[in-house]
Amino acid sequence: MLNFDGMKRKTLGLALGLALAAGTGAAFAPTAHAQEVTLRGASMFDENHAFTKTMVKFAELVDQYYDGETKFDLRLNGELGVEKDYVNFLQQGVAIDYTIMAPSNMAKFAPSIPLMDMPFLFRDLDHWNKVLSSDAFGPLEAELEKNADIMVIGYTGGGVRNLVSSKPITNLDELAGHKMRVMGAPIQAQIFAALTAAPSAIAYNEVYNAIQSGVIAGFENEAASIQNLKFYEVAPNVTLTKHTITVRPIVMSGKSFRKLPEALQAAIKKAGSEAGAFGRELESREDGIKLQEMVDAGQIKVSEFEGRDKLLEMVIPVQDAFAAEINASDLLTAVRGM
Ligand code: X1X
Repeated sequence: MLNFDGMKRKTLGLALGLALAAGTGAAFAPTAHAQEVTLRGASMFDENHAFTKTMVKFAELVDQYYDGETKFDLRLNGELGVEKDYVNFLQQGVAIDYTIMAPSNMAKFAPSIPLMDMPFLFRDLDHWNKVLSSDAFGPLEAELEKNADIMVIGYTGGGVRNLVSSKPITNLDELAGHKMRVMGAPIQAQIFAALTAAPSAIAYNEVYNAIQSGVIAGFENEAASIQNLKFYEVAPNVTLTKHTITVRPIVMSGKSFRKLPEALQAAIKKAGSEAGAFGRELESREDGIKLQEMVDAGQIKVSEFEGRDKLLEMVIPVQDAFAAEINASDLLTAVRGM
């Protein structure tokens, strides 16, 4: 957690995946001397994943914009758990200070936030870019901050989520009754149920085993993560439903943030926004490349989904009902109209 000790010279310390020093609650030890701040981050992936690279970039930018001392202790490979754990840590202000999260993994605190990564929300990358360059998601951020004390300091993402399964799923007949894992937000299950699949919410770190043991027949994910966590070993079929272009907020615990000097807070906000832009460019550019790498390596077989347009028709009423339930019908209309 936040940790302030004496520091003589300005260094950017970026520790990747070191052993966990027990940390519950901010250790705040101001002295009369210059202070070193340590911020702990978490990634479910190794150093090659776009999320990890984005958090490394964030650290570099904070160092560039802040004149004081900052250390970043970024724990990789799910050492500190998965996103559904991170959201609790951030809300309580323990164990980690910042990370990158799927909005659907924050639904328990902010019911409206999963609208950001609702399947079939974006038409294409241009639309996604337009929405993320606007302040359309401001009210959703505000609910997250109010309910969970979690701040959005930037947006990364840009991966395209597709069906990933042990057997090919290439049309509506094959999708009917397909047992698949979805993220925890109810809207995720509602969308795939409307497509006649049989979705269930399972923790991300249980997905590989659940597919391997036949509890489920697949899930949905983007290329960067399929490759990084080797999901192709148990689910080598990728169907191009292209149902989501990911929106991944870079988030920080408000409890951690408020303990920081003002100049560092300003540097974090600027760095968060710029690291987000870096991450969006990186992951959206690499998405197709990573898919092709897995094809070339014989790790996945890619199929089109016959009649993808029909899927869109089937989910519109579900999207509308969700937006109405969270009082965001106008917001959804505005996003669709961009
Ligand atoms: O499906 C998930 O839970 C995960 O999928 C990818 O790894 C990422 O998008 C991550 O944010 C998480 O949502």
